[in-house]
Amino acid sequence: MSEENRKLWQELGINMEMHDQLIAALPGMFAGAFGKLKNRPEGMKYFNMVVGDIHGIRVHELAGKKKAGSKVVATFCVYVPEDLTWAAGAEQIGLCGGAHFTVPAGEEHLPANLCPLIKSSLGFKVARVCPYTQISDLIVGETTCDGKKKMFEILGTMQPTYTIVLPPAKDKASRELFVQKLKEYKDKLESLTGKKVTVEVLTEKSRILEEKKKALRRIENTRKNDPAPISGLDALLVNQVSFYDDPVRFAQMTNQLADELEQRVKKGDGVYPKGTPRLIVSGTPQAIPFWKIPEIVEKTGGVVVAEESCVGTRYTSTKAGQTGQNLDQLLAGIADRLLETHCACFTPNSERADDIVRLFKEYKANGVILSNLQFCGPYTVESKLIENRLRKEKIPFLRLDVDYSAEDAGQLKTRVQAFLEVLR
Ligand code: BJ8
Repeated sequence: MSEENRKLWQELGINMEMHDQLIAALPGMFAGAFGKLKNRPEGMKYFNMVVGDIHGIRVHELAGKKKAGSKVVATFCVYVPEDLTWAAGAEQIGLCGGAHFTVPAGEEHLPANLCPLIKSSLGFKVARVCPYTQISDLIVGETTCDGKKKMFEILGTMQPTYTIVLPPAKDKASRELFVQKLKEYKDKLESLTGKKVTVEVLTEKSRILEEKKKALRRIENTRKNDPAPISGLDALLVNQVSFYDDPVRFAQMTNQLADELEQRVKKGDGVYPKGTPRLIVSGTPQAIPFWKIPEIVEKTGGVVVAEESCVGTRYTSTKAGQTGQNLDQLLAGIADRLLETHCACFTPNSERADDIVRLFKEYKANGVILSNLQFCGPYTVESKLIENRLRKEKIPFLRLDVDYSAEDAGQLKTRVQAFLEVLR
C-alpha cells in the first residue's frame, strides 16, 4: 500500500483503521471468487489491475481532475445520465453498494429488514471507508424505490446530495415529467461546475458513452457462443469496472478484450467445455464486490452467459449517441433512452419479461436464475409475473433471494447444484 495512497485517503477523511480492514479483506475475497478460474483472457489483466488497486489509481486520477477545476458526481443508478454530467464538465462515478462490510454501519441509520444494497451504500458514507464517496462533490440519487429515496434524505444530512425524481411509469405524461426533471438536473450541474451544457459538447459526450456501451456489447455478443470465451465472473467484473473507470480508456481496453474473445470464438476456445449448462442471471444489480451468484454457478459446473441487470444488458442495451438541434431535443432523447431501461421500479414493466425471454433465446441458454436481493420490494414482487411468463414459455428457472453475507452461500450452492442437475 503506497504512502501516496495513505496520504490521499487521510486528506479525504477516510477512517483509516476501518479502511485498513476493508483493504486487507479484498484480496482474499477476489482470490476466493477469481483465483481458480482457468484460461482467463489476457485482456482481463487490465481489469484485475483496476480492481486490485480499487482505491488507488482512479482516486488519484479524480483528485488530479479536481485540482484542475473539475467536479466529481457520484451515483447509484443507471438512470443518472453520464453524458449529461460529463457535458457539464464533471466526472461521474458509480458508487459500489455491493459490500457486506458496510452493512452494519448502514444499519445504524436504517432498519435491518431493508435491501442490503441500500444499507451497504449508506454504510460506506457512515463508516467513511470509500474514497469515491469522500471525493465526490455531489451525490446524485433517484426515486427508483422507496428505500433508496428515503436513504438519500439521510445521506443528504451527511454530504451534498441531489435526487432526480423519476416518473413511476413510461407513458407520455411520465416522459414529459422526466424531461423536465433532467432539465432541472442539468441546471443543478451547471451551478455545481459553473459551466454551461452546450449542444456540441452534449452530443460529443453522448457519442463517447455510446462507444463505451458498444465495446461492452461486443463482449456480450461473444458470449452467445458455446463454448463461452469468457466466464460470467470475468464478464461481470468488466461491467462493474465500467461504472467508475475513465470512459474513453475503458472503451479502449474493453475493445482489446473483445478482439481477443472474438479470436477465441473463431478457434472454438472456451473457458469451460462445450455443452456446459448456460444460464442467464436476471434481477437486482450485482454491484462490486458482490460476485456470489456467478461464483456459485461456475464453481458448481455451469456458466453465466448474460446478465439481465443494470450491471449488464439493462444498461448496455439502451443506445446512447443522442443527437438533436437543441438542448430540448437532446434531453428528450436522453429521457427516451433511459425510459427503455426496464427496471422493476416502473409499472407496468412487461418489457423486462420480454427481455429475459429474448436473452434466453439469443444466448442459447438452458435456464434462468432470478436473483433478487432480500427485501427488495420491486424485484421480489415483480418476480411472480416473470415466473409466470417463464413457465408459459417453458423456460426452466430458479428463483433465489440473496443477501450480501456469506451465511446463505451453502444453501444457495445446494439449490444451484440441483437446478444444474435438472438442466443436464
Ligand atoms: S435502474 S435496478 S440501478 S434502481 S435492489 S435499491 S430496487 S430495494 S438497485 Fe437499481 Fe437503478 Fe433500477 Fe437498475 Fe431498491 Fe431493489 Fe435495493 Fe435496488
